[in-house]
Amino acid sequence: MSNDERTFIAIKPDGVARGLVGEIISRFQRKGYTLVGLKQVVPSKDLAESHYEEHKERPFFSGLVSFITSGPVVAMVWEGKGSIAMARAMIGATNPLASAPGTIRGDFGVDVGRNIIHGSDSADSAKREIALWFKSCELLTEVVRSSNLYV
Ligand code: 3AN
Repeated sequence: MSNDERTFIAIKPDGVARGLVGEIISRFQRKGYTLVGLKQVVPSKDLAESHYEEHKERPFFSGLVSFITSGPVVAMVWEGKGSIAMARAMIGATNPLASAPGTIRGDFGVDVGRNIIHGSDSADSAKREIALWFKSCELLTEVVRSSNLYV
């Protein structure tokens, strides 16, 4: 398993409005992941529709797009061993009421349409989402790790 696996994480407008940005960044840092990209943006409708493309036939699609474009989103790329699956585990189930306490959604959310945070669900999604939200010059190219932290 490679140490430079990258995943895309977005704190949605509800998470930003509720002041959870620091808490969420802190959780990923304490886990041992490295922040290699970070910006705050109000996503355009085009960006939101592309991001949620796989859900375009779902009944909640237009509500989802209008919610995600309603305010600032904190977009991030995190790097580290197993980051894609581990970030999903740290985020919890889609419905916050079904998310275990200790996960981000389990600790902070109650509503499926306002579930605080997004995390890529596979290596292919991570690659696609990172390229959609970030230019390559906005990401760290090389992360130098101390061998005392992990190998
Ligand atoms: P996850 O974010 O856990 O990967 P997906 O990919 O199934 O979940 O859904 C994408 C987003 O669509 C969710 N984060 C949530 O905001 C929204 N969503 C999913 N299911 C529903 C639903 N039944 N009603 C409203 N919004 C939903």
